[in-house]
Amino acid sequence: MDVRDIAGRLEEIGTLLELKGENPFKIRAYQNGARALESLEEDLDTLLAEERLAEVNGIGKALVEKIAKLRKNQELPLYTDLRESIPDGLLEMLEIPGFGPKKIRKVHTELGIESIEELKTACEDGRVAGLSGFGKKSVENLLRGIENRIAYGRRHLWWDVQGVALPLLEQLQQLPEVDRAEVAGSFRRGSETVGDLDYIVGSSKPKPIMDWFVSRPNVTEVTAHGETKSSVRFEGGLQADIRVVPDDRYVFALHHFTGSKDHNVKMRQRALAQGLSLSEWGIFKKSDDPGDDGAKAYERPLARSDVKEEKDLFGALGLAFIPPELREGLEELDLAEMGDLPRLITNADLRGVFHNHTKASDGMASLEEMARAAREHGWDYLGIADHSKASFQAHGLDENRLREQLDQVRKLNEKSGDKAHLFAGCEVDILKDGRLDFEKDLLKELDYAVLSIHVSMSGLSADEMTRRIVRALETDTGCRKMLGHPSGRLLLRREPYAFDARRVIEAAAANEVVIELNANPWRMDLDWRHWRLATEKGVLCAINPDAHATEDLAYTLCGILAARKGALTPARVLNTRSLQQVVDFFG
Ligand code: DGT
Ligand code: CA
Ligand code: CA
Ligand code: ZN
Repeated sequence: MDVRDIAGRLEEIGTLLELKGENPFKIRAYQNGARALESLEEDLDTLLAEERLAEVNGIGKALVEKIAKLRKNQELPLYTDLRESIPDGLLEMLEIPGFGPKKIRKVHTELGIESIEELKTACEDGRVAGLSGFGKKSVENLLRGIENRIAYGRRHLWWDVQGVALPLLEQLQQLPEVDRAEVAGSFRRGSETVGDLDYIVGSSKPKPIMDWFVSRPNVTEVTAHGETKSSVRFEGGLQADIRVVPDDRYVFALHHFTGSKDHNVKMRQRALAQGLSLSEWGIFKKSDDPGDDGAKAYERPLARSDVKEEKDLFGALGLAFIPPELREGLEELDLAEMGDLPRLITNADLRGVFHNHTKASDGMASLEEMARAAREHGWDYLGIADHSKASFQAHGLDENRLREQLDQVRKLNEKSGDKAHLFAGCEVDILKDGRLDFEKDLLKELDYAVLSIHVSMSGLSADEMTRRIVRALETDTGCRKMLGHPSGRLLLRREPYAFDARRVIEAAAANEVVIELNANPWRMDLDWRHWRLATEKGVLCAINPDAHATEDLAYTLCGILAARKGALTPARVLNTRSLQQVVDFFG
């Protein structure tokens, strides 16, 4: 396990101990240990080897041995025992927004509740409201949280899904019986969350493929096992359908199961208007010439051999190839008919990214490590934007520490080596009233400021929240401004706060503020659905991984998908520009 995983495990142990109602000192020891690991200044392996880990503030002697074990990928008996002794239903309740271990323990010990379903019933029949510490209002909030949890539980983050979907696809493509294979559905369209996976395979020998698929080691349940169609559930709850079709029908099946439904409806309407019919089986032409095989022959397939790839299918209906990400039933057919589809941005267009964290706040890597990792991605520059002081939970920097970091960035940039050029930014908190956490005299020394909301996220009306953001965008900082993760949502965890996206976009345009497409898999924020408006208003986009560790830089992959869904072209995205152009832009 790396440092971050170990910190996560300690945190989890703390939570489990809390669920058990253990001694608060013990609980705090694990929580403090997790915090300490997250902000470790030195290399963990060095500290372990030199037996200096116990000297780190927040890490007691008792934890050192446990951390060493986890580092060697050994499991802690304490942890496995805790997991086993706590009912799964209680662990699931931890995923209800705003419902923590103390309250879970209370409903468990006082009402004997062990599952989310039971909890829901007890909220509805008034038993929960009767407990001390639970008012009518908090029960209402809890019920809303339960509804969200139930809805969220059926979907998965795109990033998490790709870790399962793509390795399996690669293996599938290598089976000797498989001619072609692809993952279709919302995954292929690059949706931010995915309900289930839809594998489409072209082959004339479906049986061995079916048998292979349902017997994958990570399959926990086989819900259907047919001759050409099967369905399974993987560890973690993700479900997948697989369909095998003869290779000459592959393109039609792939297109149909890629969807979306709205896109498919428009495609079928278009076919009908041309005297054709389109389905997952092929394109058919109404014919007056009945064949030998009866009534069905009135519908003759267009020669399937002419449709070898998806572009041929679109071509048969007089359309240019529509990239999967655009197939949402919006304006894509009209654009494809006129040959006006945008040249969508690709990952290869990125020359760098801007919003990233280091050890100085809540990141895991040093400036230099981040700069080298960015270079390994083939990038020319990397922007550092650590938290500002109002985000004290994330170890936000005060004025002095930010100035210190600025110096370090300048010095690093002068040193040669295989690393990206660093831009010095800061993720500056937008305070409750729309003022910024730092004054202009400091901000003007930065290359740019990412303006984000982390404090006072609830309790404001949509109008108040909108005015707060607009005020921040209008603030004279003396440096370039970017709006960070504008909606504050955490996918499948926390709804966006209420605000008027149109007014915010207009204010960004009026004040030449770049809007971020935060590519952290939990965020995907600003949502792709708003980027057409933003582009129309002339707003520039920055695709930012919001990396807290070197490996997080890869989040740009899913950010690119969202950008493509938002019809963004390289010209509209700041981080497609060269180092010199960005230097000029920052002025
Ligand atoms: P998901 O799984 O909820 O994230 O979303 P999708 O889009 O992957 O939906 P899914 O798995 O139910 O079906 C895959 C595609 O198959 C869908 O995008 C379009 C097509 N499809 C499925 N059912 C229907 C249907 O009833 N009508 C039409 N027109 N297309 C359908
Ligand atoms: Ca699906
Ligand atoms: Ca499906
Ligand atoms: Zn942030």
